Amino acid sequence: MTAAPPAAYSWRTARRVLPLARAGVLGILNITPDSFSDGGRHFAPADAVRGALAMRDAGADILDVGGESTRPGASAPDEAEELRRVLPVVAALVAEVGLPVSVDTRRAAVARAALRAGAEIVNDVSGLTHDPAMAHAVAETGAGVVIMHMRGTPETMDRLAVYEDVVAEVAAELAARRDAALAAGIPAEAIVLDPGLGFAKTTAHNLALLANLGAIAALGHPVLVGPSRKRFLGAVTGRALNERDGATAAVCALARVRGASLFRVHEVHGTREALDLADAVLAAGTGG
Ligand code: PMM
Repeated sequence: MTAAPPAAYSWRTARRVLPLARAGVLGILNITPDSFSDGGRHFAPADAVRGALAMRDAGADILDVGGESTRPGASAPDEAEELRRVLPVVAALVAEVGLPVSVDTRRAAVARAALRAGAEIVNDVSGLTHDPAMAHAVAETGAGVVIMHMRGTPETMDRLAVYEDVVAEVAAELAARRDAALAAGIPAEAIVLDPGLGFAKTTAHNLALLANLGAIAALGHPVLVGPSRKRFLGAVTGRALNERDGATAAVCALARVRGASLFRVHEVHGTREALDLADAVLAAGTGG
């Protein structure tokens, strides 16, 4: 079986170095009216803070705030609308929750504004390819960055889910995006890699990537996965969208023992529990 994640991993953000010896949980706050799975429940800053405090109590380590739905086929809001959604929430979370804040955006201007408002991580589902100014914005601000694998855009990705060897191709494409980030001046310690479950991937592709996460971890950066409530979990379990938190927690525990360090989820409590168990099993296996 693939080895456990190296305990030495940590993640440098714009404000601190986050230790990753224990599995890290990112709680999702989608500030969108049409979000794929939480349906815009977290829209007003006060609601977002309430949701975030509950996530913190349930064991979240980071809050991931997004103002753009990336569900398959979704079209993007304009930049002014994305800023209007994200900035007040980021500012309120930084002031009132006390957890590191990540901004889920493909736009450099949104990333810069969120970082000025106190966010410290940029989570870019386009892997720094959508906006040519994004890599420089991350380098200049010292932000931590999640470089996720996707092909095409949320509008076009479903028809680009064609691979001969999904694991090798996703690893090679992520390595190329990582190299471009390093060339733009982003330090290696700031980079986290994500195979992009559900983004230009079929159920079989997602399962193959989960089974072989070691190939992504071998690129030398902490690995983040975002399986939460996604379609492939429904395909395997037969569960509807609002019934997939158990499957999400189970898949996170499996991904942990396959080498992932960070887990982006809607429902924190069950995943935190599953990851604590996975970490206990991993620790028992190191001869303690
Ligand atoms: N998935 C979604 C949005 N952002 N970011 C990362 N890094 N990884 C993911 O897998 C990911 C993401 C789509 O899910 P949502 O609409 O439920 O947020």
